[in-house]
Amino acid sequence: MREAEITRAIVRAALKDLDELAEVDVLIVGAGPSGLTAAYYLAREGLKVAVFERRFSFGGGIGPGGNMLPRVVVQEEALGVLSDFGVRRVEGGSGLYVVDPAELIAKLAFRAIEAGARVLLGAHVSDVIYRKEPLRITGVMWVWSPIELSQSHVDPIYTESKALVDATGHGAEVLSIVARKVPELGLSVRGERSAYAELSEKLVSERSGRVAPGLYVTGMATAAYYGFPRMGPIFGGMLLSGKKVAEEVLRDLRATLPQGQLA
Ligand code: 48H
Repeated sequence: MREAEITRAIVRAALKDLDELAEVDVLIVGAGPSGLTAAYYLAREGLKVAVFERRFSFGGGIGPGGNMLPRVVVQEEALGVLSDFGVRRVEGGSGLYVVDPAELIAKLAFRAIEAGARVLLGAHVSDVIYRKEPLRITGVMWVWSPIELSQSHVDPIYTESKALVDATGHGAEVLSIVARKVPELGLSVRGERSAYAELSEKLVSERSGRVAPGLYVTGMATAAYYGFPRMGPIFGGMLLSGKKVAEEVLRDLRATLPQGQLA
Protein backbone atom coordinates (compact mmCIF):
# COMPACT_ATOMS: atom_id res chain seq x y z
CA MET A 1 0.00 0.00 0.00
CA ARG A 2 1.41 3.38 -1.02
CA GLU A 3 1.17 6.54 1.08
CA ALA A 4 -0.36 8.46 -1.81
CA GLU A 5 -3.25 5.98 -1.80
CA ILE A 6 -3.95 6.70 1.88
CA THR A 7 -4.24 10.39 1.03
CA ARG A 8 -6.44 9.75 -2.01
CA ALA A 9 -8.82 7.51 -0.08
CA ILE A 10 -9.29 10.20 2.58
CA VAL A 11 -9.57 13.13 0.19
CA ARG A 12 -12.04 11.46 -2.16
CA ALA A 13 -14.37 10.33 0.62
CA ALA A 14 -14.14 13.59 2.57
CA LEU A 15 -14.80 15.78 -0.46
CA LYS A 16 -17.80 13.68 -1.43
CA ASP A 17 -19.06 14.14 2.12
CA LEU A 18 -18.56 17.91 2.10
CA ASP A 19 -20.28 18.11 -1.26
CA GLU A 20 -23.29 16.34 0.27
CA LEU A 21 -23.21 18.67 3.27
CA ALA A 22 -23.62 21.80 1.14
CA GLU A 23 -27.38 21.36 1.55
CA VAL A 24 -29.38 19.45 4.15
CA ASP A 25 -32.94 19.32 5.45
CA VAL A 26 -31.98 19.95 9.07
CA LEU A 27 -28.72 21.32 10.40
CA ILE A 28 -28.17 20.96 14.14
CA VAL A 29 -25.37 23.00 15.70
CA GLY A 30 -23.92 21.19 18.72
CA ALA A 31 -23.55 17.48 19.49
CA GLY A 32 -24.56 17.67 23.15
CA PRO A 33 -27.52 15.76 24.62
CA SER A 34 -30.24 17.92 23.05
CA GLY A 35 -28.62 18.05 19.61
CA LEU A 36 -27.95 14.31 19.39
CA THR A 37 -31.45 13.48 20.62
CA ALA A 38 -33.01 15.76 18.02
CA ALA A 39 -30.76 14.29 15.32
CA TYR A 40 -31.97 10.76 16.05
CA TYR A 41 -35.70 11.58 16.02
CA LEU A 42 -35.34 13.55 12.77
CA ALA A 43 -33.04 11.15 10.93
CA ARG A 44 -35.24 8.15 11.68
CA GLU A 45 -38.03 9.92 9.77
CA GLY A 46 -35.85 9.92 6.66
CA LEU A 47 -34.75 13.56 6.73
CA LYS A 48 -31.24 14.50 5.68
CA VAL A 49 -29.78 15.61 9.03
CA ALA A 50 -26.33 16.97 9.85
CA VAL A 51 -24.87 17.84 13.24
CA PHE A 52 -21.94 20.29 13.24
CA GLU A 53 -19.83 20.08 16.40
CA ARG A 54 -16.83 22.29 16.95
CA ARG A 55 -15.04 19.85 19.26
CA PHE A 56 -13.50 16.64 17.96
CA SER A 57 -15.75 14.64 20.26
CA PHE A 58 -19.42 14.55 21.11
CA GLY A 59 -21.58 14.67 24.22
CA GLY A 60 -21.24 18.36 25.10
CA GLY A 61 -21.68 18.79 28.85
CA ILE A 62 -22.57 15.15 29.61
CA GLY A 63 -19.03 13.86 30.09
CA PRO A 64 -18.05 15.62 33.33
CA GLY A 65 -21.20 14.29 35.10
CA GLY A 66 -22.09 16.21 38.25
CA ASN A 67 -19.00 18.13 39.43
CA MET A 68 -16.89 15.41 37.76
CA LEU A 69 -18.60 12.57 39.64
CA PRO A 70 -19.25 10.14 36.81
CA ARG A 71 -23.04 10.03 36.97
CA VAL A 72 -25.91 12.20 35.75
CA VAL A 73 -29.58 11.95 36.64
CA VAL A 74 -32.72 11.79 34.55
CA GLN A 75 -36.25 12.12 35.88
CA GLU A 76 -39.13 9.72 35.34
CA GLU A 77 -40.72 11.82 32.58
CA ALA A 78 -37.74 11.20 30.31
CA LEU A 79 -37.55 7.42 30.74
CA GLY A 80 -39.22 6.90 27.36
CA VAL A 81 -36.39 8.75 25.63
CA LEU A 82 -33.77 6.74 27.54
CA SER A 83 -35.54 3.58 26.39
CA ASP A 84 -35.57 4.72 22.74
CA PHE A 85 -31.77 4.98 22.99
CA GLY A 86 -31.35 1.77 25.03
CA VAL A 87 -29.65 3.63 27.90
CA ARG A 88 -29.51 1.68 31.17
CA ARG A 89 -30.29 3.38 34.48
CA VAL A 90 -30.67 2.57 38.15
CA GLU A 91 -33.20 4.09 40.53
CA GLY A 92 -31.85 6.98 42.55
CA GLY A 93 -34.95 7.71 44.67
CA SER A 94 -37.46 10.58 44.48
CA GLY A 95 -38.38 9.74 40.86
CA LEU A 96 -34.77 10.10 39.71
CA TYR A 97 -32.75 7.62 37.69
CA VAL A 98 -28.96 7.53 37.60
CA VAL A 99 -27.08 7.11 34.33
CA ASP A 100 -23.43 6.59 33.37
CA PRO A 101 -22.38 9.62 31.28
CA ALA A 102 -20.09 7.57 29.03
CA GLU A 103 -22.97 5.25 28.15
CA LEU A 104 -25.33 8.17 27.56
CA ILE A 105 -22.89 9.90 25.19
CA ALA A 106 -22.10 6.69 23.32
CA LYS A 107 -25.71 5.61 22.86
CA LEU A 108 -27.06 9.03 21.88
CA ALA A 109 -24.37 9.34 19.23
CA PHE A 110 -24.66 5.72 18.08
CA ARG A 111 -28.42 5.84 17.59
CA ALA A 112 -28.31 9.24 15.83
CA ILE A 113 -25.61 8.07 13.42
CA GLU A 114 -27.25 4.67 12.86
CA ALA A 115 -30.51 6.44 12.02
CA GLY A 116 -28.65 8.31 9.28
CA ALA A 117 -27.57 11.62 10.86
CA ARG A 118 -24.16 12.85 9.72
CA VAL A 119 -22.05 14.17 12.61
CA LEU A 120 -19.25 16.44 11.44
CA LEU A 121 -16.63 16.96 14.16
CA GLY A 122 -14.37 20.02 14.30
CA ALA A 123 -16.89 22.18 12.43
CA HIS A 124 -17.38 25.60 14.02
CA VAL A 125 -20.49 27.53 13.00
CA SER A 126 -19.57 31.20 12.85
CA ASP A 127 -22.48 32.87 11.04
CA VAL A 128 -25.87 32.27 9.43
CA ILE A 129 -27.40 32.82 5.99
CA TYR A 130 -30.69 34.74 5.73
CA ARG A 131 -33.17 35.79 3.08
CA LYS A 132 -35.75 38.60 2.89
CA GLU A 133 -39.30 38.35 1.56
CA PRO A 134 -40.07 36.14 3.23
CA LEU A 135 -37.56 36.82 6.00
CA ARG A 136 -36.01 33.54 7.12
CA ILE A 137 -32.81 31.79 8.17
CA THR A 138 -31.60 29.49 5.41
CA GLY A 139 -28.35 28.00 6.73
CA VAL A 140 -24.93 28.66 8.23
CA MET A 141 -21.36 29.63 7.50
CA TRP A 142 -18.76 27.39 9.08
CA VAL A 143 -15.00 26.82 9.33
CA TRP A 144 -12.85 24.08 10.79
CA SER A 145 -12.33 24.72 14.52
CA PRO A 146 -8.51 24.91 14.40
CA ILE A 147 -8.88 27.74 11.90
CA GLU A 148 -11.28 29.53 14.22
CA LEU A 149 -8.88 29.03 17.15
CA SER A 150 -5.92 30.35 15.14
CA GLN A 151 -7.81 33.62 14.60
CA SER A 152 -6.65 33.63 11.00
CA HIS A 153 -8.84 35.46 8.56
CA VAL A 154 -10.22 32.53 6.57
CA ASP A 155 -13.58 32.86 4.90
CA PRO A 156 -16.00 30.18 6.04
CA ILE A 157 -18.07 28.06 3.64
CA TYR A 158 -21.82 27.52 3.54
CA THR A 159 -24.35 24.83 4.38
CA GLU A 160 -27.95 25.55 3.46
CA SER A 161 -30.75 24.13 5.59
CA LYS A 162 -34.53 24.09 5.60
CA ALA A 163 -34.39 24.09 9.40
CA LEU A 164 -31.47 25.24 11.55
CA VAL A 165 -31.40 24.12 15.21
CA ASP A 166 -29.36 25.94 17.86
CA ALA A 167 -28.20 23.17 20.22
CA THR A 168 -25.08 25.04 21.34
CA GLY A 169 -25.83 24.94 25.07
CA HIS A 170 -25.30 27.78 27.55
CA GLY A 171 -23.96 30.20 24.94
CA ALA A 172 -26.97 30.01 22.57
CA GLU A 173 -24.39 30.90 19.95
CA VAL A 174 -26.51 30.71 16.82
CA LEU A 175 -29.33 32.76 18.32
CA SER A 176 -26.82 35.31 19.62
CA ILE A 177 -25.45 35.73 16.10
CA VAL A 178 -28.95 36.12 14.67
CA ALA A 179 -29.93 38.61 17.39
CA ARG A 180 -26.90 40.74 16.53
CA LYS A 181 -26.68 40.35 12.78
CA VAL A 182 -30.23 39.86 11.56
CA PRO A 183 -31.98 42.52 13.65
CA GLU A 184 -35.09 42.44 11.42
CA LEU A 185 -36.03 39.18 13.16
CA GLY A 186 -36.22 40.98 16.51
CA LEU A 187 -34.63 38.16 18.55
CA SER A 188 -32.88 38.80 21.84
CA VAL A 189 -31.04 36.33 24.06
CA ARG A 190 -31.96 37.07 27.66
CA GLY A 191 -29.39 34.82 29.35
CA GLU A 192 -30.07 31.96 31.74
CA ARG A 193 -31.05 32.59 35.36
CA SER A 194 -29.88 30.95 38.62
CA ALA A 195 -30.78 27.35 39.41
CA TYR A 196 -34.36 26.13 39.83
CA ALA A 197 -34.10 22.59 38.51
CA GLU A 198 -37.74 21.48 38.43
CA LEU A 199 -39.07 24.67 36.86
CA SER A 200 -36.28 24.84 34.33
CA GLU A 201 -36.66 21.22 33.24
CA LYS A 202 -40.34 21.80 32.59
CA LEU A 203 -39.89 25.11 30.76
CA VAL A 204 -37.01 23.92 28.59
CA SER A 205 -38.88 20.75 27.58
CA GLU A 206 -42.04 22.68 26.75
CA ARG A 207 -40.63 25.77 25.02
CA SER A 208 -37.94 24.28 22.80
CA GLY A 209 -38.95 24.72 19.20
CA ARG A 210 -39.26 27.38 16.51
CA VAL A 211 -38.05 30.92 17.28
CA ALA A 212 -38.08 32.38 13.75
CA PRO A 213 -38.75 31.09 10.24
CA GLY A 214 -36.15 28.39 9.58
CA LEU A 215 -34.64 28.70 13.08
CA TYR A 216 -35.21 26.49 16.13
CA VAL A 217 -33.76 26.19 19.63
CA THR A 218 -33.21 23.24 21.97
CA GLY A 219 -31.44 22.35 25.23
CA MET A 220 -29.68 24.93 27.41
CA ALA A 221 -29.82 27.38 24.51
CA THR A 222 -33.59 27.47 25.13
CA ALA A 223 -32.96 28.51 28.75
CA ALA A 224 -30.47 31.16 27.63
CA TYR A 225 -32.83 32.47 24.96
CA TYR A 226 -35.93 32.80 27.12
CA GLY A 227 -34.15 33.66 30.39
CA PHE A 228 -35.14 30.41 32.14
CA PRO A 229 -33.26 29.11 35.21
CA ARG A 230 -30.45 26.57 34.93
CA MET A 231 -30.85 23.04 36.27
CA GLY A 232 -27.42 21.51 36.95
CA PRO A 233 -26.59 17.85 36.22
CA ILE A 234 -30.13 16.60 35.49
CA PHE A 235 -30.47 15.70 31.83
CA GLY A 236 -34.09 14.65 31.28
CA GLY A 237 -35.00 18.16 30.15
CA MET A 238 -32.24 18.08 27.52
CA LEU A 239 -33.52 14.77 26.13
CA LEU A 240 -37.17 15.84 26.14
CA SER A 241 -36.20 19.18 24.62
CA GLY A 242 -34.34 17.42 21.77
CA LYS A 243 -37.40 15.28 21.11
CA LYS A 244 -39.70 18.32 21.24
CA VAL A 245 -37.67 20.35 18.75
CA ALA A 246 -37.54 17.36 16.41
CA GLU A 247 -41.34 17.13 16.51
CA GLU A 248 -41.69 20.86 15.69
CA VAL A 249 -39.21 20.68 12.82
CA LEU A 250 -40.96 17.61 11.40
CA ARG A 251 -44.36 19.25 11.70
CA ASP A 252 -43.18 22.44 9.96
CA LEU A 253 -41.27 20.71 7.18
CA ARG A 254 -44.14 18.33 6.47
CA ALA A 255 -46.59 21.23 6.35
CA THR A 256 -44.54 23.45 4.05
CA LEU A 257 -42.75 21.07 1.74
CA PRO A 258 -44.03 18.36 -0.52
CA GLN A 259 -42.18 15.08 0.21
CA GLY A 260 -40.13 15.32 -2.96
CA GLN A 261 -38.57 18.62 -1.90
CA LEU A 262 -36.72 17.23 1.07
CA ALA A 263 -32.97 17.12 0.30
C1 48H B 1 -20.31 24.23 16.56
C2 48H B 1 -20.77 24.45 18.81
C3 48H B 1 -20.82 25.84 18.69
C4 48H B 1 -20.59 26.41 17.40
C5 48H B 1 -21.19 25.35 20.75
O1 48H B 1 -23.48 22.31 26.10
P1 48H B 1 -24.13 21.14 25.47
O2 48H B 1 -24.08 19.86 26.19
O3 48H B 1 -25.65 21.58 25.15
P2 48H B 1 -27.09 20.96 25.49
O4 48H B 1 -27.99 22.11 25.54
O5 48H B 1 -27.43 19.86 24.58
O6 48H B 1 -26.92 20.33 26.95
C6 48H B 1 -26.62 21.15 28.02
C7 48H B 1 -26.00 20.31 29.15
O7 48H B 1 -24.82 19.68 28.70
C8 48H B 1 -25.70 21.25 30.28
O8 48H B 1 -24.70 21.96 30.18
C9 48H B 1 -26.61 21.38 31.37
C10 48H B 1 -27.80 20.52 31.51
N1 48H B 1 -26.37 22.34 32.23
C11 48H B 1 -27.22 22.75 33.30
C12 48H B 1 -26.51 23.76 34.18
O9 48H B 1 -27.21 24.31 35.05
O10 48H B 1 -25.31 24.01 34.01
O11 48H B 1 -23.53 20.91 24.03
C13 48H B 1 -23.41 21.99 23.14
C14 48H B 1 -22.40 21.60 22.07
C15 48H B 1 -20.97 21.51 22.64
O12 48H B 1 -20.44 20.26 22.32
C16 48H B 1 -20.24 22.64 21.93
O13 48H B 1 -18.89 22.33 21.63
C17 48H B 1 -21.07 22.83 20.67
O14 48H B 1 -22.40 22.61 21.09
N2 48H B 1 -21.01 24.18 20.11
N3 48H B 1 -20.52 23.64 17.77
N4 48H B 1 -20.34 25.57 16.36
N5 48H B 1 -20.61 27.73 17.20
N6 48H B 1 -21.09 26.38 19.90
